[in-house]
Amino acid sequence: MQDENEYNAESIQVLEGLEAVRKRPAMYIGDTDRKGLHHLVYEAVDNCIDEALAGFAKNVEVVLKPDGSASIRDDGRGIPTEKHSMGKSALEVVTTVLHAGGKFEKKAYKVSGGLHGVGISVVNALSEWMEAEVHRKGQIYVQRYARGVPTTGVEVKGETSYRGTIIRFKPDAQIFPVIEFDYETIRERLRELAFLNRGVRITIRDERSNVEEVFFFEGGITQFVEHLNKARNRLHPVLYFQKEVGNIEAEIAMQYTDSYSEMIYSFVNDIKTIDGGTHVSGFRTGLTRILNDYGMGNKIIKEGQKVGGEDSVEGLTAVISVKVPEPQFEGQTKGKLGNSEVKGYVDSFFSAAFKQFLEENPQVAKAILAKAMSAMEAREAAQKAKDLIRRKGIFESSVLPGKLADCIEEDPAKCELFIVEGDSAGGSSKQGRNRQTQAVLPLKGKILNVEKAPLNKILMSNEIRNVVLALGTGFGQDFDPKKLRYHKIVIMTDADVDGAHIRTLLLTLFYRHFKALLENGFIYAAMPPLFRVKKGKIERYAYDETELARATGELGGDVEIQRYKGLGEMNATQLWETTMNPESRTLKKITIEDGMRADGMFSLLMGDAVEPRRAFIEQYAREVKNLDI
Ligand code: 0RA
Repeated sequence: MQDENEYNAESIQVLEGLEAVRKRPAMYIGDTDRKGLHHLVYEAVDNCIDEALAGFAKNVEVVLKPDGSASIRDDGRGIPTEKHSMGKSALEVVTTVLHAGGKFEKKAYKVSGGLHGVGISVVNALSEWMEAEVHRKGQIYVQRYARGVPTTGVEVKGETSYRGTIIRFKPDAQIFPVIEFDYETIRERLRELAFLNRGVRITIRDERSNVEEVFFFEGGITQFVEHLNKARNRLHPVLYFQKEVGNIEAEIAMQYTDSYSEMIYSFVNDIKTIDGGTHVSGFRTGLTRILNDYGMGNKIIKEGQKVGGEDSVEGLTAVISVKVPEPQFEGQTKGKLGNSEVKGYVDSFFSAAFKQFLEENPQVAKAILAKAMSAMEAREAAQKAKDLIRRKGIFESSVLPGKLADCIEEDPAKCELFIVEGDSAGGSSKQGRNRQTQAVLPLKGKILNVEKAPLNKILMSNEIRNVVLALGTGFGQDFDPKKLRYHKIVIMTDADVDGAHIRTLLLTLFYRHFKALLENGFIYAAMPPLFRVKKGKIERYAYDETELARATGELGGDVEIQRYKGLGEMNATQLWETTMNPESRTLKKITIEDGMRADGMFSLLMGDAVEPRRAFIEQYAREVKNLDI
């Protein structure tokens, strides 16, 4: 009575388990598309491979049947059919209880996280029908199931001299939209498994088309690499390294070719790790270090040279296979090994073995080093060419120019940069500014000295370089307007010919190389007053002749008039009040048309045609305000 109750309770649990698998198959096999469908076969095959790795099976056979079913057979010990304490056979437990694997099958390696290892019960739950046939201790035992539920007990079907397990199943069309197996897909995976598990003979037979192939590789992953490289020019025979300590096992097969690409395939517990992980990074770290050590030690690599990580894998084909008891699979696709202990394990075992190999095989060492060195040299040459084109380093410095008096505020939207002509005006504006939001960069008048130089030379000028560094945007290909450090850039020059030159040069620079700043309205011209009108203690500023006349009138004549020839004539307070204070100043926003016009003027001023230049300067000197940008 007691027994019967327990049996019933367990039966309910089994049904609930199978129901969960059928309700959410993707949780167990990833998806119900082609991939998930083929996963059923792989799941059954994995069990056979485990039995082979345990040393009991030598052959695995997969047959694709005309009725749409698959049959997976091994010649191992056979799944135990003996009665379990609760009255059920071990076979029934393995085929119907979710994750019963651990109880009966002593798996050396778990494949949690990956989708393998979910157990034969999942295959059963997702099959229209399944049949398990066990040849064990001279008897043939058979049990059948429908959608995971046993339809027969474990029946003895006769005697046998054979030994092993056959699982036959037909995928359930209620679960899978497509239930037709693809021969190519399955044979690829079976061949891979045969490479990864040396000595296991895996046969695939497609009875729908009468095709049969046998995969058997005594050489394991060494033969895998030979296969991958068969159409390439190989620089040496395949190298093979292996180590097993405790419950971690790692093996690496590698061979350099004259190709420029790398091909590193990595596996954890026979599962492909598309995104690599700690096993691969341990290998790469060790490889690069040993190549450098050996190269330096043997004076192949010169002082100051270094083979980089990318250099050491150029032309390399490698297969890395590790067996780890508790693998952690990471990332979006779960295709990356996360176990940190594996990195050091692979690095240290491989480094030691590879180092010894190089020392004992100087010819191969020479060929490998030559390949890595040529990769390094090509990389350096490419980088130099890139640097030259992109002027890398010139504008990428994060160091701000020493002459810049920066503001405290860090939000570019609140920050202003005053580019000020001359050191004396620069000094006054540094004193007079609002330090919180206003930065000042003084420019030397010397900027004019490079006016006849081609633009690339102009860019090499310290003054222009300081402007670009202060802006923070980078230059040329690296220009990124989002990195702009100030949303108001105010050009503040004297109202004379020199000032106009500097402004024109800056606008041309902005127009040609920082157009986005003009388009976004970030560039301004300061409008310093031309006159100061004073009567007693009353002061007025006039920005043009009309204002001067009005101011003179308002003060009742008899006024003292000062004409500003340069910003340097104003003290810090005056400069603040008239030109910099956001409350009282006037700024002129520079438009793209202004930039275009400046560009035209630039050509006019810089060109070789003397006559138009003279005419321009004469006109400019007479009508300063009309040409004021
Ligand atoms: C548990 C114990 C034993 C064998 C197996 C599981 C086994 C499972 C599968 C699945 C497919 N092929 C298999 N082959 C074996 C060994 C029990 C014993 O005889 O000691």
